[in-house]
Amino acid sequence: MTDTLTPVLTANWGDDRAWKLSNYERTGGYKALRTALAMQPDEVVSLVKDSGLRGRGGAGFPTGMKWSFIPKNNPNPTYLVVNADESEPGTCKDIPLMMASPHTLVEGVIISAYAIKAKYAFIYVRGEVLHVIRRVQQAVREAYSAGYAGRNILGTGVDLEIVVHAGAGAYICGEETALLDSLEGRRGQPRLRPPFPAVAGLYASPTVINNVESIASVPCIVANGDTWFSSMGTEKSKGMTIYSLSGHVANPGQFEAPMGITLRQLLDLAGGMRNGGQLKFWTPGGSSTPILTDEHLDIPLDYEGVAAAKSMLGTKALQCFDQTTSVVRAVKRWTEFYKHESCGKCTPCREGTWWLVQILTRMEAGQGQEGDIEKLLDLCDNILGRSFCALADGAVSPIASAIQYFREEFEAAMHTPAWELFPYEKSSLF
Ligand code: L3W
Repeated sequence: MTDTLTPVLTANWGDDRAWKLSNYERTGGYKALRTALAMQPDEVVSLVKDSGLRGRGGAGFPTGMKWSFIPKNNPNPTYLVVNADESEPGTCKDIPLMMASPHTLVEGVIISAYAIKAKYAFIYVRGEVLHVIRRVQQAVREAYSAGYAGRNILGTGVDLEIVVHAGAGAYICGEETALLDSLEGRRGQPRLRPPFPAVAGLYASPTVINNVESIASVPCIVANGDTWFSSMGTEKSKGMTIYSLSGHVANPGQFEAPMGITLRQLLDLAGGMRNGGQLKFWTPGGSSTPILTDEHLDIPLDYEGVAAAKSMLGTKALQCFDQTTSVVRAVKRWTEFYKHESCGKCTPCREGTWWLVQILTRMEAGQGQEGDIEKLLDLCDNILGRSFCALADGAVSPIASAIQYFREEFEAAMHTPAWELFPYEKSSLF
Protein backbone atom coordinates (compact mmCIF):
# COMPACT_ATOMS: atom_id res chain seq x y z
CA MET A 1 0.00 0.00 0.00
CA THR A 2 0.99 3.60 -0.40
CA ASP A 3 2.53 6.04 1.99
CA THR A 4 2.00 9.02 -0.30
CA LEU A 5 -0.99 11.13 -1.12
CA THR A 6 -2.74 10.99 -4.51
CA PRO A 7 -4.45 14.35 -4.86
CA VAL A 8 -7.06 14.44 -7.59
CA LEU A 9 -10.19 15.91 -6.01
CA THR A 10 -7.99 18.00 -3.72
CA ALA A 11 -5.38 18.82 -6.39
CA ASN A 12 -6.17 22.53 -6.63
CA TRP A 13 -7.29 23.16 -3.06
CA GLY A 14 -4.15 25.16 -2.37
CA ASP A 15 -4.71 27.50 -5.34
CA ASP A 16 -6.10 30.90 -4.65
CA ARG A 17 -9.55 31.27 -6.20
CA ALA A 18 -9.59 27.75 -7.66
CA TRP A 19 -13.34 28.05 -7.19
CA LYS A 20 -13.72 30.44 -10.10
CA LEU A 21 -14.84 28.96 -13.40
CA SER A 22 -11.93 30.51 -15.36
CA ASN A 23 -9.39 28.94 -13.01
CA TYR A 24 -11.17 25.58 -13.05
CA GLU A 25 -11.20 25.60 -16.86
CA ARG A 26 -7.52 26.55 -16.97
CA THR A 27 -6.69 23.27 -15.20
CA GLY A 28 -8.79 21.14 -17.57
CA GLY A 29 -12.18 21.72 -15.98
CA TYR A 30 -15.30 20.83 -18.04
CA LYS A 31 -13.26 18.81 -20.58
CA ALA A 32 -14.76 15.66 -19.05
CA LEU A 33 -18.24 17.09 -19.67
CA ARG A 34 -17.49 17.43 -23.38
CA THR A 35 -16.15 13.85 -23.42
CA ALA A 36 -19.26 12.55 -21.63
CA LEU A 37 -21.65 14.41 -23.93
CA ALA A 38 -19.99 12.70 -26.89
CA MET A 39 -20.81 9.31 -25.34
CA GLN A 40 -24.20 7.62 -24.98
CA PRO A 41 -25.70 8.03 -21.47
CA ASP A 42 -25.55 4.25 -20.92
CA GLU A 43 -21.86 4.26 -21.80
CA VAL A 44 -21.23 6.78 -19.02
CA VAL A 45 -23.14 4.53 -16.58
CA SER A 46 -21.03 1.54 -17.67
CA LEU A 47 -17.82 3.53 -17.30
CA VAL A 48 -18.69 4.50 -13.72
CA LYS A 49 -19.74 0.91 -12.99
CA ASP A 50 -16.47 -0.47 -14.38
CA SER A 51 -14.41 2.04 -12.41
CA GLY A 52 -15.58 0.39 -9.18
CA LEU A 53 -16.55 3.74 -7.60
CA ARG A 54 -18.50 3.14 -4.38
CA GLY A 55 -20.65 5.70 -2.60
CA ARG A 56 -18.57 8.01 -0.43
CA GLY A 57 -21.45 8.99 1.92
CA GLY A 58 -20.94 6.12 4.34
CA ALA A 59 -22.47 2.94 3.01
CA GLY A 60 -20.12 2.30 0.05
CA PHE A 61 -22.87 1.18 -2.31
CA PRO A 62 -21.59 0.80 -5.92
CA THR A 63 -22.41 4.09 -7.69
CA GLY A 64 -22.79 2.77 -11.25
CA MET A 65 -25.04 -0.05 -10.00
CA LYS A 66 -27.25 2.47 -8.18
CA TRP A 67 -27.58 4.46 -11.41
CA SER A 68 -28.53 1.33 -13.34
CA PHE A 69 -31.49 0.73 -10.96
CA ILE A 70 -33.35 3.66 -12.53
CA PRO A 71 -36.24 1.95 -14.36
CA LYS A 72 -36.18 2.13 -18.14
CA ASN A 73 -39.23 3.62 -19.88
CA ASN A 74 -40.60 5.13 -16.69
CA PRO A 75 -43.26 7.77 -17.53
CA ASN A 76 -42.16 9.99 -14.60
CA PRO A 77 -39.14 12.30 -14.72
CA THR A 78 -35.84 11.08 -13.27
CA TYR A 79 -34.12 13.26 -10.69
CA LEU A 80 -30.55 13.55 -9.47
CA VAL A 81 -30.09 14.65 -5.86
CA VAL A 82 -26.73 15.41 -4.28
CA ASN A 83 -26.53 14.81 -0.56
CA ALA A 84 -24.45 17.77 0.61
CA ASP A 85 -25.90 17.69 4.13
CA GLU A 86 -22.55 16.77 5.67
CA SER A 87 -23.00 16.73 9.43
CA GLU A 88 -21.70 13.44 10.82
CA PRO A 89 -19.38 14.35 13.75
CA GLY A 90 -15.80 14.34 12.49
CA THR A 91 -16.79 14.33 8.82
CA CYS A 92 -15.34 17.32 7.01
CA LYS A 93 -14.60 16.47 3.39
CA ASP A 94 -17.63 17.56 1.34
CA ILE A 95 -17.74 21.09 2.74
CA PRO A 96 -14.03 21.79 2.02
CA LEU A 97 -14.50 20.24 -1.43
CA MET A 98 -17.44 22.52 -2.23
CA MET A 99 -15.59 25.57 -0.89
CA ALA A 100 -12.30 24.91 -2.68
CA SER A 101 -13.53 23.48 -5.95
CA PRO A 102 -17.31 23.75 -6.39
CA HIS A 103 -17.03 23.25 -10.15
CA THR A 104 -15.70 19.72 -9.61
CA LEU A 105 -19.09 18.97 -8.04
CA VAL A 106 -21.09 20.97 -10.60
CA GLU A 107 -19.32 19.25 -13.52
CA GLY A 108 -20.00 15.90 -11.80
CA VAL A 109 -23.66 16.82 -11.42
CA ILE A 110 -24.03 17.66 -15.12
CA ILE A 111 -22.29 14.46 -16.28
CA SER A 112 -24.20 12.26 -13.80
CA ALA A 113 -27.56 13.82 -14.71
CA TYR A 114 -26.78 13.20 -18.39
CA ALA A 115 -25.91 9.56 -17.62
CA ILE A 116 -29.20 8.88 -15.85
CA LYS A 117 -31.20 11.12 -18.23
CA ALA A 118 -32.30 13.53 -15.52
CA LYS A 119 -33.39 17.03 -16.54
CA TYR A 120 -33.44 18.32 -12.96
CA ALA A 121 -30.72 18.06 -10.35
CA PHE A 122 -30.88 19.24 -6.74
CA ILE A 123 -27.91 19.95 -4.51
CA TYR A 124 -29.17 19.75 -0.90
CA VAL A 125 -26.67 21.66 1.23
CA ARG A 126 -26.60 21.71 5.02
CA GLY A 127 -28.37 24.89 6.13
CA GLU A 128 -25.77 26.10 8.61
CA VAL A 129 -23.01 26.50 6.05
CA LEU A 130 -24.19 29.68 4.32
CA HIS A 131 -20.75 30.40 2.87
CA VAL A 132 -20.80 27.00 1.14
CA ILE A 133 -24.31 27.51 -0.19
CA ARG A 134 -23.28 30.87 -1.68
CA ARG A 135 -20.18 29.36 -3.24
CA VAL A 136 -22.07 26.49 -4.87
CA GLN A 137 -24.81 28.85 -6.06
CA GLN A 138 -22.18 31.07 -7.65
CA ALA A 139 -20.57 28.07 -9.39
CA VAL A 140 -23.97 26.96 -10.72
CA ARG A 141 -24.61 30.49 -12.04
CA GLU A 142 -21.21 30.48 -13.77
CA ALA A 143 -21.96 27.06 -15.29
CA TYR A 144 -25.27 28.37 -16.69
CA SER A 145 -23.55 31.47 -18.17
CA ALA A 146 -20.91 29.33 -19.86
CA GLY A 147 -23.55 27.07 -21.45
CA TYR A 148 -22.68 24.03 -19.30
CA ALA A 149 -26.12 23.97 -17.67
CA GLY A 150 -29.64 25.03 -18.63
CA ARG A 151 -31.15 24.57 -22.07
CA ASN A 152 -29.24 22.95 -24.95
CA ILE A 153 -25.96 22.34 -23.10
CA LEU A 154 -23.00 23.13 -25.39
CA GLY A 155 -25.35 22.87 -28.38
CA THR A 156 -26.02 19.17 -27.85
CA GLY A 157 -29.76 19.45 -27.21
CA VAL A 158 -29.32 18.19 -23.65
CA ASP A 159 -31.16 20.19 -20.95
CA LEU A 160 -30.51 20.35 -17.21
CA GLU A 161 -31.82 22.66 -14.48
CA ILE A 162 -29.75 22.69 -11.28
CA VAL A 163 -31.31 23.81 -7.99
CA VAL A 164 -29.21 24.52 -4.91
CA HIS A 165 -31.40 23.91 -1.86
CA ALA A 166 -30.49 24.90 1.70
CA GLY A 167 -31.52 22.53 4.47
CA ALA A 168 -32.60 23.88 7.84
CA GLY A 169 -29.93 22.27 10.02
CA ALA A 170 -31.12 18.78 10.91
CA TYR A 171 -28.67 15.86 10.92
CA ILE A 172 -31.49 13.44 10.03
CA CYS A 173 -31.84 15.15 6.65
CA GLY A 174 -28.55 13.49 5.67
CA GLU A 175 -30.53 10.23 5.66
CA GLU A 176 -31.53 9.96 2.04
CA THR A 177 -35.30 9.55 2.42
CA ALA A 178 -35.57 12.24 5.13
CA LEU A 179 -33.66 14.49 2.75
CA LEU A 180 -36.26 13.82 0.06
CA ASP A 181 -39.12 14.67 2.44
CA SER A 182 -37.34 17.88 3.41
CA LEU A 183 -36.73 18.75 -0.26
CA GLU A 184 -40.44 18.25 -0.93
CA GLY A 185 -41.17 20.83 1.78
CA ARG A 186 -42.11 18.47 4.57
CA ARG A 187 -40.56 17.84 7.97
CA GLY A 188 -37.48 15.67 7.35
CA GLN A 189 -38.23 12.17 8.59
CA PRO A 190 -37.05 8.91 7.08
CA ARG A 191 -39.35 6.87 4.86
CA LEU A 192 -39.68 3.13 4.90
CA ARG A 193 -37.44 1.41 2.29
CA PRO A 194 -38.17 -0.32 -0.07
CA PRO A 195 -39.14 1.27 -2.30
CA PHE A 196 -35.65 2.67 -2.64
CA PRO A 197 -35.32 6.18 -4.10
CA ALA A 198 -34.07 4.69 -7.39
CA VAL A 199 -37.62 3.44 -7.91
CA ALA A 200 -39.73 5.99 -5.99
CA GLY A 201 -37.79 8.95 -4.63
CA LEU A 202 -38.39 12.68 -5.06
CA TYR A 203 -42.08 13.33 -5.85
CA ALA A 204 -42.41 9.51 -6.05
CA SER A 205 -40.25 9.52 -9.19
CA PRO A 206 -37.05 7.56 -9.86
CA THR A 207 -34.23 9.40 -8.09
CA VAL A 208 -30.51 8.88 -7.76
CA ILE A 209 -29.11 10.26 -4.51
CA ASN A 210 -25.36 10.39 -4.14
CA ASN A 211 -22.93 12.01 -1.75
CA VAL A 212 -20.92 15.09 -2.88
CA GLU A 213 -17.62 13.21 -3.06
CA SER A 214 -19.17 10.40 -5.15
CA ILE A 215 -20.52 12.86 -7.74
CA ALA A 216 -17.32 14.94 -7.67
CA SER A 217 -15.36 11.76 -8.51
CA VAL A 218 -17.22 11.30 -11.80
CA PRO A 219 -15.40 13.93 -13.95
CA CYS A 220 -11.96 12.46 -13.22
CA ILE A 221 -13.22 8.97 -14.08
CA VAL A 222 -14.60 10.22 -17.40
CA ALA A 223 -11.39 12.16 -18.08
CA ASN A 224 -8.92 9.41 -17.17
CA GLY A 225 -10.88 6.21 -17.66
CA ASP A 226 -12.21 3.41 -15.50
CA THR A 227 -8.89 1.51 -15.51
CA TRP A 228 -7.02 4.54 -14.19
CA PHE A 229 -9.46 4.81 -11.27
CA SER A 230 -9.59 1.11 -10.51
CA SER A 231 -5.81 0.82 -10.60
CA MET A 232 -5.84 2.69 -7.27
CA GLY A 233 -7.13 1.22 -4.03
CA THR A 234 -7.73 -2.39 -3.09
CA GLU A 235 -9.48 -5.36 -4.66
CA LYS A 236 -13.02 -4.37 -3.73
CA SER A 237 -12.58 -0.73 -2.74
CA LYS A 238 -11.27 1.13 -5.75
CA GLY A 239 -9.87 4.57 -6.35
CA MET A 240 -8.65 7.39 -4.17
CA THR A 241 -10.74 9.08 -1.52
CA ILE A 242 -10.64 11.90 1.00
CA TYR A 243 -9.90 10.94 4.61
CA SER A 244 -10.54 13.60 7.28
CA LEU A 245 -8.17 13.49 10.25
CA SER A 246 -9.20 15.37 13.36
CA GLY A 247 -8.68 15.39 17.11
CA HIS A 248 -5.29 15.10 18.79
CA VAL A 249 -3.38 15.10 15.51
CA ALA A 250 -0.40 17.40 14.83
CA ASN A 251 -1.75 18.56 11.45
CA PRO A 252 -5.45 17.73 11.17
CA GLY A 253 -7.18 18.11 7.82
CA GLN A 254 -8.14 16.30 4.65
CA PHE A 255 -5.80 13.74 3.11
CA GLU A 256 -6.59 12.26 -0.29
CA ALA A 257 -5.09 8.81 -0.67
CA PRO A 258 -5.86 5.46 -2.28
CA MET A 259 -8.45 3.31 -0.53
CA GLY A 260 -6.69 0.88 1.78
CA ILE A 261 -4.10 3.25 3.25
CA THR A 262 -3.68 2.68 6.99
CA LEU A 263 -4.14 5.11 9.88
CA ARG A 264 -0.45 4.66 10.72
CA GLN A 265 0.49 5.92 7.24
CA LEU A 266 -2.00 8.77 7.40
CA LEU A 267 -0.75 9.82 10.82
CA ASP A 268 2.82 9.89 9.46
CA LEU A 269 1.61 12.20 6.69
CA ALA A 270 -0.21 14.34 9.29
CA GLY A 271 2.84 14.75 11.53
CA GLY A 272 1.78 12.13 14.08
CA MET A 273 -0.18 12.65 17.28
CA ARG A 274 -0.12 16.13 18.77
CA ASN A 275 2.60 16.83 21.39
CA GLY A 276 3.97 13.30 20.92
CA GLY A 277 0.83 11.81 22.48
CA GLN A 278 -0.22 8.17 22.29
CA LEU A 279 -3.23 7.13 20.20
CA LYS A 280 -5.86 5.75 22.58
CA PHE A 281 -8.93 5.32 20.38
CA TRP A 282 -10.29 6.51 17.03
CA THR A 283 -13.32 6.38 14.79
CA PRO A 284 -12.92 5.12 11.23
CA GLY A 285 -16.07 6.77 9.89
CA GLY A 286 -17.25 9.40 12.28
CA SER A 287 -19.01 8.78 15.56
CA SER A 288 -21.60 6.48 13.92
CA THR A 289 -19.01 3.73 13.59
CA PRO A 290 -17.61 1.46 16.33
CA ILE A 291 -14.42 2.90 17.80
CA LEU A 292 -11.05 1.20 17.29
CA THR A 293 -7.78 1.40 19.22
CA ASP A 294 -4.02 1.44 18.58
CA GLU A 295 -4.27 -2.31 17.87
CA HIS A 296 -5.91 -1.31 14.59
CA LEU A 297 -3.34 1.19 13.31
CA ASP A 298 -2.38 -1.12 10.44
CA ILE A 299 -5.77 -2.26 9.17
CA PRO A 300 -6.44 -1.22 5.56
CA LEU A 301 -8.87 1.68 5.51
CA ASP A 302 -11.18 0.22 2.90
CA TYR A 303 -14.71 -1.18 3.30
CA GLU A 304 -13.54 -4.76 3.82
CA GLY A 305 -10.54 -4.02 6.06
CA VAL A 306 -12.55 -1.94 8.51
CA ALA A 307 -15.46 -4.41 8.49
CA ALA A 308 -13.00 -7.20 9.38
CA ALA A 309 -12.07 -5.16 12.47
CA LYS A 310 -15.83 -5.06 13.34
CA SER A 311 -16.32 -1.42 12.45
CA MET A 312 -17.33 0.55 9.34
CA LEU A 313 -15.35 2.77 7.00
CA GLY A 314 -18.34 5.15 6.87
CA THR A 315 -17.37 8.65 5.80
CA LYS A 316 -13.65 8.08 6.48
CA ALA A 317 -13.76 10.58 9.34
CA LEU A 318 -10.79 9.57 11.46
CA GLN A 319 -11.19 11.25 14.83
CA CYS A 320 -8.09 10.44 16.88
CA PHE A 321 -7.94 10.72 20.67
CA ASP A 322 -4.89 10.45 22.88
CA GLN A 323 -4.37 9.05 26.37
CA THR A 324 -5.65 12.26 28.03
CA THR A 325 -9.19 11.57 26.79
CA SER A 326 -11.98 10.01 28.83
CA VAL A 327 -13.72 7.49 26.64
CA VAL A 328 -16.84 7.77 28.86
CA ARG A 329 -16.98 11.52 28.30
CA ALA A 330 -16.40 11.20 24.54
CA VAL A 331 -19.12 8.60 24.17
CA LYS A 332 -21.54 10.62 26.32
CA ARG A 333 -20.93 13.71 24.16
CA TRP A 334 -21.65 11.80 20.95
CA THR A 335 -24.76 10.21 22.45
CA GLU A 336 -26.09 13.66 23.40
CA PHE A 337 -25.70 14.60 19.76
CA TYR A 338 -27.77 11.62 18.56
CA LYS A 339 -30.44 12.21 21.22
CA HIS A 340 -30.72 15.83 20.09
CA GLU A 341 -30.81 14.91 16.40
CA SER A 342 -33.22 11.95 16.70
CA CYS A 343 -36.27 12.85 14.61
CA GLY A 344 -38.54 11.11 17.11
CA LYS A 345 -40.38 9.04 14.53
CA CYS A 346 -39.53 5.64 16.03
CA THR A 347 -39.53 4.63 19.69
CA PRO A 348 -36.19 2.76 19.97
CA CYS A 349 -34.32 5.84 18.76
CA ARG A 350 -36.40 8.55 20.47
CA GLU A 351 -36.59 6.85 23.87
CA GLY A 352 -33.42 4.77 23.66
CA THR A 353 -31.03 7.66 23.02
CA TRP A 354 -32.67 9.56 25.92
CA TRP A 355 -32.06 6.65 28.30
CA LEU A 356 -28.49 6.22 27.08
CA VAL A 357 -27.75 9.88 27.84
CA GLN A 358 -29.25 9.57 31.34
CA ILE A 359 -26.96 6.66 32.21
CA LEU A 360 -23.85 8.11 30.59
CA THR A 361 -24.39 11.46 32.33
CA ARG A 362 -24.33 9.90 35.78
CA MET A 363 -21.36 7.73 34.80
CA GLU A 364 -19.40 10.76 33.65
CA ALA A 365 -20.05 12.30 37.07
CA GLY A 366 -18.70 9.18 38.82
CA GLN A 367 -22.21 8.28 40.01
CA GLY A 368 -22.73 5.13 37.95
CA GLN A 369 -24.96 2.52 39.55
CA GLU A 370 -24.56 -1.23 39.93
CA GLY A 371 -25.64 -2.85 36.66
CA ASP A 372 -25.31 0.33 34.55
CA ILE A 373 -22.83 -1.23 32.12
CA GLU A 374 -25.18 -4.16 31.50
CA LYS A 375 -28.09 -1.71 31.18
CA LEU A 376 -26.16 0.27 28.55
CA LEU A 377 -25.33 -2.90 26.61
CA ASP A 378 -28.92 -4.12 26.86
CA LEU A 379 -30.24 -0.79 25.57
CA CYS A 380 -27.74 -0.86 22.70
CA ASP A 381 -28.83 -4.40 21.89
CA ASN A 382 -32.49 -3.38 21.84
CA ILE A 383 -31.88 -0.35 19.65
CA LEU A 384 -29.51 -1.86 17.08
CA GLY A 385 -31.39 -3.01 13.99
CA ARG A 386 -34.77 -2.09 15.50
CA SER A 387 -35.01 1.55 14.52
CA PHE A 388 -36.45 3.11 11.40
CA CYS A 389 -33.14 4.31 9.94
CA ALA A 390 -29.39 4.18 10.54
CA LEU A 391 -29.31 7.10 13.02
CA ALA A 392 -29.93 4.94 16.09
CA ASP A 393 -27.60 2.17 14.87
CA GLY A 394 -24.95 4.86 14.61
CA ALA A 395 -25.74 6.13 18.11
CA VAL A 396 -25.07 2.77 19.77
CA SER A 397 -21.97 1.86 17.76
CA PRO A 398 -19.45 3.89 19.78
CA ILE A 399 -21.00 2.85 23.13
CA ALA A 400 -20.87 -0.91 22.73
CA SER A 401 -17.37 -0.78 21.23
CA ALA A 402 -16.07 1.60 23.94
CA ILE A 403 -17.27 -0.82 26.63
CA GLN A 404 -15.62 -3.68 24.76
CA TYR A 405 -12.21 -1.96 24.67
CA PHE A 406 -12.30 0.20 27.83
CA ARG A 407 -14.58 -1.61 30.27
CA GLU A 408 -12.37 -0.58 33.22
CA GLU A 409 -13.13 3.10 32.52
CA PHE A 410 -16.85 2.42 32.68
CA GLU A 411 -16.31 0.48 35.93
CA ALA A 412 -14.33 3.40 37.39
CA ALA A 413 -17.32 5.62 36.52
CA MET A 414 -19.17 3.95 39.44
CA HIS A 415 -17.10 6.04 41.88
CA THR A 416 -14.79 8.54 40.18
CA PRO A 417 -15.85 11.43 37.90
CA ALA A 418 -14.31 11.45 34.43
CA TRP A 419 -12.94 14.95 35.07
CA GLU A 420 -10.87 13.65 37.98
CA LEU A 421 -9.42 10.76 35.98
CA PHE A 422 -8.93 12.89 32.87
CA PRO A 423 -8.65 16.55 33.94
CA TYR A 424 -9.92 19.06 31.38
CA GLU A 425 -6.75 21.13 31.58
CA LYS A 426 -4.70 18.20 30.33
CA SER A 427 -6.90 17.57 27.29
CA SER A 428 -8.34 20.23 25.04
CA LEU A 429 -10.86 17.75 23.67
CA PHE A 430 -13.48 16.10 25.84
C1 L3W B 1 -31.83 0.37 -4.88
C2 L3W B 1 -31.58 -1.56 -3.57
N1 L3W B 1 -31.00 1.12 -4.11
C3 L3W B 1 -29.38 0.01 -1.21
C4 L3W B 1 -29.10 2.34 -2.04
C5 L3W B 1 -29.78 3.19 -0.98
C6 L3W B 1 -28.66 4.15 -0.59
C7 L3W B 1 -27.41 3.34 -0.75
C8 L3W B 1 -26.85 2.78 0.53
O1 L3W B 1 -26.79 4.92 5.15
C9 L3W B 1 -24.56 4.83 6.05
C10 L3W B 1 -25.22 4.52 7.37
C11 L3W B 1 -24.61 5.56 8.30
N2 L3W B 1 -32.12 -0.93 -4.63
C12 L3W B 1 -30.71 -0.83 -2.73
C13 L3W B 1 -30.46 0.52 -3.05
N3 L3W B 1 -29.64 0.99 -2.10
N4 L3W B 1 -30.02 -1.12 -1.59
O2 L3W B 1 -27.74 2.28 -1.65
O3 L3W B 1 -27.89 2.26 1.29
P1 L3W B 1 -27.70 1.78 2.78
O4 L3W B 1 -29.05 1.43 3.27
O5 L3W B 1 -26.66 0.72 2.81
O6 L3W B 1 -27.10 3.02 3.58
P2 L3W B 1 -27.71 4.48 3.95
O7 L3W B 1 -29.07 4.38 4.53
O8 L3W B 1 -27.56 5.42 2.79
C14 L3W B 1 -25.49 5.44 5.05
C15 L3W B 1 -23.25 5.73 7.69
O9 L3W B 1 -23.51 5.71 6.32
N5 L3W B 1 -22.58 6.93 8.16
C16 L3W B 1 -23.11 8.18 8.08
C17 L3W B 1 -22.65 9.12 7.38
C18 L3W B 1 -22.97 10.53 7.46
C19 L3W B 1 -22.97 11.29 6.37
C20 L3W B 1 -22.85 12.73 6.34
O10 L3W B 1 -22.71 13.44 7.32
N6 L3W B 1 -22.85 13.23 5.11
O11 L3W B 1 -23.07 10.69 5.20
C21 L3W B 1 -21.36 6.77 8.74
O12 L3W B 1 -20.84 5.72 8.93
O13 L3W B 1 -24.50 5.18 9.62
O14 L3W B 1 -24.85 3.24 7.76
O15 L3W B 1 -28.62 5.21 -1.47
O16 L3W B 1 -30.90 3.79 -1.50
N7 L3W B 1 -31.88 -2.84 -3.35
